[in-house]
Amino acid sequence: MPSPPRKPAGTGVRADARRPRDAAADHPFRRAHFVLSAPEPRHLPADEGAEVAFAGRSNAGKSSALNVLCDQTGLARTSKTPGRTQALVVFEIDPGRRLVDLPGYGYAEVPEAVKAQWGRAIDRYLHERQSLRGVVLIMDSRHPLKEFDRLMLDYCRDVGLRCHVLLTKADKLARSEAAQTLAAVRRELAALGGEASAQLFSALKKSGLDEARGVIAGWLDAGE
Ligand SMILES: Nc1nc2c(ncn2[C@@H]2O[C@H](COP(=O)(O)OP(=O)(O)OP(=O)(O)O)[C@@H](O)[C@H]2O)c(=O)[nH]1
Ligand SMILES: [Mg+2]
Repeated sequence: MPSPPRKPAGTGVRADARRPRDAAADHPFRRAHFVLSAPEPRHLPADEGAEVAFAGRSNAGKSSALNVLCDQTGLARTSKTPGRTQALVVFEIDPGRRLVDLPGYGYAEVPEAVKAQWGRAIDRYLHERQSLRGVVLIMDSRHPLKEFDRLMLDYCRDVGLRCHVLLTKADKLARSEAAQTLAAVRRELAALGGEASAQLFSALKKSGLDEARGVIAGWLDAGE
């Protein structure tokens, strides 16, 4: 009977223990991969498990945020030109845990008919998606709380959907300005009466990642 393969003579140090431990390297978002791009919610994967959507005005930095959170440069397509993301783009972390990049809202150059179609798609998605656990609302920290953002916050408050605001492009503000913006946005969120939270973020500087990942992972792992 063949004997079981012998373990190579060890050094006494486990192979993986020799690699420097990088806590961030272990986060589950690194496993995210593209699943499909859905022009309409009916093209989405089965409405099971848990999903978190990235919403925000066009060019706010949704796709860039998604990429740095997942530690992958080319996962979601980004662009200097607003209107890059034109469908509901689905990424899967594990079976039953997904992130969804929504089309940007408010891009003036998009024809009215297309805008209306995106608006309807986002609306239907938010209203009907049972697996949606929360919305990450991305705002350019230099121009927070525009009309679309307020509509989204009101909507989340009214239907009891979790919402976390990423004030992104914080690298474009001086530290004190960024702190003031965050405080002002938090005051406004409190005044709106919902339970939305907010933080500073920069895809460029990769700042705010742990906080954002913590919130999103908490939602994906929570019950309904
Ligand atoms: N300085 C800086 N630029 C950023 C940051 N995040 C995004 N950008 C830039 O902002 C532009 C828009 O970024 P995207 O991530 O494509 O924005 P989006 O919200 O997905 O845009 P749409 O899909 O068109 O709605 C790009 O030129 C990015 O490089 C950031 O944190 N700092
Ligand atoms: Mg995008």
